[in-house]
Amino acid sequence: MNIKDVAKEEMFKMKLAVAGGSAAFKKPLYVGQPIVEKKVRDAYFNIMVDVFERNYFTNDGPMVQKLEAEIAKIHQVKHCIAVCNATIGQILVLKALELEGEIILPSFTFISTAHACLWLNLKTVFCDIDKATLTIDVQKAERLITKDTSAIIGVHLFGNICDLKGLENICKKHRLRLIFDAAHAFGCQFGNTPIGSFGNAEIISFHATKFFSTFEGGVILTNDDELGNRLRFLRNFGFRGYDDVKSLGINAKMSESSAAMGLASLSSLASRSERLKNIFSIYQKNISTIPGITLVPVGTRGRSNYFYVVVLVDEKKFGVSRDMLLYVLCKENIFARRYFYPGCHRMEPYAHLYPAAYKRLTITEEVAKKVLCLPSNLEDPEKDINTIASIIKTVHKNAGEIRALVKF
Ligand code: T4K
Repeated sequence: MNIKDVAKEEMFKMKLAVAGGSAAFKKPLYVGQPIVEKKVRDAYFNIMVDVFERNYFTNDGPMVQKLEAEIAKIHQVKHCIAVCNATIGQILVLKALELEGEIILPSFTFISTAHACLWLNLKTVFCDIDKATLTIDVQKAERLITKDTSAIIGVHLFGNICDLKGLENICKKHRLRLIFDAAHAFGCQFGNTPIGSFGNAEIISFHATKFFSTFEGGVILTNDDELGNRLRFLRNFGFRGYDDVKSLGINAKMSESSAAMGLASLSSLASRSERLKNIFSIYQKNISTIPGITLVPVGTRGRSNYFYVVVLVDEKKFGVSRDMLLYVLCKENIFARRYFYPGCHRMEPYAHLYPAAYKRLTITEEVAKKVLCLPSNLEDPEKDINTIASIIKTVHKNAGEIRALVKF
């Protein structure tokens, strides 16, 4: 019997799918999978009956206006502009602020944060993150400011709020615009203040995989009257009224069907928050004792929505690499994700522009190699997390055998 056979035998004892056992979950678990309760579905269908009766499906319809008012109230902000997705929302903000030159943003974010800049031919200057919150490092951001910098984009990643005060200070000092990609931060707070009113504007995503979903969609939040007005024109081809276009615009409108979904979901916000907070604490209880697995804390600067459960895998202490753990989990039908590996600076069309950026993005590089998002929106949290945790523990305890068996 050679070493590989020994390993295989051990693995069968472990009953891991990677060793030929059956997957722990019949139905796949996904990061960001939506759970739509029956009461929300019923409410959605009810609202849609009215939408069909009205025969008014888009173009700033009554459902969109109602949703905007509700979201503005929740985030205590003057203007809420609903859009068809957050990426377009960010493009509109950059356009409305007439930005030029260079934009400083973290590399450790979803690619859309960078794409929105490049779409407008703005130069993306990637900044490192701070290790505790995985949000933009303010000191490092200040060192990247040049005479061509026009704005900084902070990303409230995984619902962790940026160092808002630090960013506000440097933006004031250097006369820069400040924008927040708040795609993950619906309902989050900085201290006791809801996000939405910081910087020039904040953009939340309502994508299907988000805390609050309208299938596709998003909102731009701002307290700036002029900016709010401009954004509304930009969203609708530049129209000021019938047959009256005074500026460039695009189609970034949210449909009535999306708004209906948002309105239907409002009634379950409180219970969803509670459920996700509970899920986070069950994970905390079950996985924080596993050597080499660190749960990224959330809510350090205020309230989180607990939508993302993010861990860092330290290969030396855990015994196998993050990618090997991911492989084992996927075989169990647990589709964890490496958000946001490898960092924007390592993906095109940016990588060839900044081939040496990795040298200064040291924390980004380290975190990108270790990060793993676990499914959080679970139907049977106690049971599911127990199973996930015991698989991760089994991997740790049998690291040697797994390394011998799993080859990429
Ligand atoms: N800024 C940040 C920091 C963001 O994370 C995002 C979006 C944005 C800006 C831009 O917001 P939007 O323009 O999208 O409004 C997904 C989402 O498409 C994207 O919205 C999200 N971030 C990103 C983190 O995740 P992918 O390419 O990873 O999606 P995909 O198809 O692999 O699905 C993700 C997981 O969700 C899978 O495990 C499957 C599951 N899933 C997906 C869908 C669509 C479901 O269970 N049900 C579904 O309906 O980007």
